[in-house]
Amino acid sequence: MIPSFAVVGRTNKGKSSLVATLIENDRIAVAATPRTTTYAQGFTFKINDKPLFTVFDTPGFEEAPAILEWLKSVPVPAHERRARVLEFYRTFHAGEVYRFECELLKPILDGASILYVADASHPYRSNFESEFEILQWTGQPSIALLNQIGEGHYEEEWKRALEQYFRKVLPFNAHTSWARDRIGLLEELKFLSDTMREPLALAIAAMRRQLNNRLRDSALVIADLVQDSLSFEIKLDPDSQWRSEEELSRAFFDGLRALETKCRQHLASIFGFHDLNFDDSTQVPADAEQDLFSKDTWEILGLSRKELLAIGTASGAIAGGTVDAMVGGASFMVGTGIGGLIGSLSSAYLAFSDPEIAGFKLGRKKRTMGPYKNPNFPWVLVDRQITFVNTLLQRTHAQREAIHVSEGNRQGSTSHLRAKDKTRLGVIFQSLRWNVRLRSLNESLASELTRLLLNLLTPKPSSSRQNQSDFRPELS
Ligand SMILES: Nc1nc2c(ncn2[C@@H]2O[C@H](COP(=O)(O)OP(=O)(O)O)[C@@H](O)[C@H]2O)c(=O)[nH]1
Ligand SMILES: [Mg+2]
Repeated sequence: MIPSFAVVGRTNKGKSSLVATLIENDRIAVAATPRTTTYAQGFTFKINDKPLFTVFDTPGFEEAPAILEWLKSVPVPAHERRARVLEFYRTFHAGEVYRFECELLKPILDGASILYVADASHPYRSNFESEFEILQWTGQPSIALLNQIGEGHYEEEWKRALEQYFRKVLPFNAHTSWARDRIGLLEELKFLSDTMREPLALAIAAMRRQLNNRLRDSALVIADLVQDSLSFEIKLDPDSQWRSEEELSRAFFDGLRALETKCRQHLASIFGFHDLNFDDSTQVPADAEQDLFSKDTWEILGLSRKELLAIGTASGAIAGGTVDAMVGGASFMVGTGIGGLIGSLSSAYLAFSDPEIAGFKLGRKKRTMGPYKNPNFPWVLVDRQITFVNTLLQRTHAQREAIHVSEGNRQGSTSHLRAKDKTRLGVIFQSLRWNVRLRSLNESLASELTRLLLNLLTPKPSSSRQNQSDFRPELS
């Protein structure tokens, strides 16, 4: 049998949020309206179809004092308390009175451990004690979690009170806890009972592997995006549907934006977000902060002019003979002299004019528009997807507001790479631009990106649970 947990507490304290976060399900009803959850519902957390543990979402306590009074209406020695709670359940479960409590006690009486959720942003009140006592009477292993919904801070008094009744009290914010914190919580739950230790250790190992695999899968998806974007063109037929050059240009850049949106949807699904609310990038005004071609984005992300020049020259110099060797020694010839072009000053300058016009010219006789030549483009593209993956990593399945990815004023990750790594990536980007269709090239790009993502985003063990929400990838 896999371990099971019943999440209990008053209504609107974040129970459903905790369930959604723990089992990574963004379809569980999390609502500002109290009493959205009216019966106990079990959700099983699986990885690769293997069930690892079950979490029950339950309705909140409503009538605890009356129930405790009923339980105590006859003398009950400690060893009979659990049986007395069972008797309560049998007496009332078919009727309407105490319906919510019967629902929430059901999984616990069936063997689930207790996860009690309290909101530490409100002061502690002794009127919570009847529900603590009822839970205590069930005799099940229990842990209390301090959620933080509002601004107030009453952790200390809550902790002192809860420690009287629960085996452990921990802070856990269902809206900010990411993979590392979930794994940390499971580590604590392991010690609640001997029977759970082994299966939870297996679950933890599976979650660690999954996190790793998700980053690897993300790297493949980003590699595809880079390739598709660097070769993206629009064919122009004589009776073209685009009349003006402006319209055509808009269509071209919207095409690139759409590739990125598709990639991001794919990335979201890798992290188990199925109902993620996206701002459709083709609807975002072109000057908005989150637009792929916004000038602000381009000032922060990608490489500096100096770096691009260095990469250009280095990758140009080695391109002539070394690309072959580097990407696996397959058969493509790079014409002599062409390497010199890559490092040309003008291309580096292109990167710093307006992104939507730089590197982009519609020849009079050209039948296609694109590909987009701005040298900074692949770097910006990779940086943006790394930020996006980081946002996904830190998002929980309890959050329902639209995902907002802001570059802030943080410098992109690629500019922090070692010179050697930058050069390698630069050569790959350049080869893709030459339209080199080589499997080993795709593989090289994917493995470079995998290394980058794993280095930046794999959680480091944390020394304190306090800083659980301010994880930032270490970028320097
Ligand atoms: N900011 C914040 N809001 C939360 C947190 N947990 C719950 N909420 C909000 O509180 C409300 C009730 O949450 P819900 O999980 O449905 O509580 P339940 O009634 O105990 O199941 C929802 O509007 C949630 O978005 C939290 O950790 N942080
Ligand atoms: Mg609920």
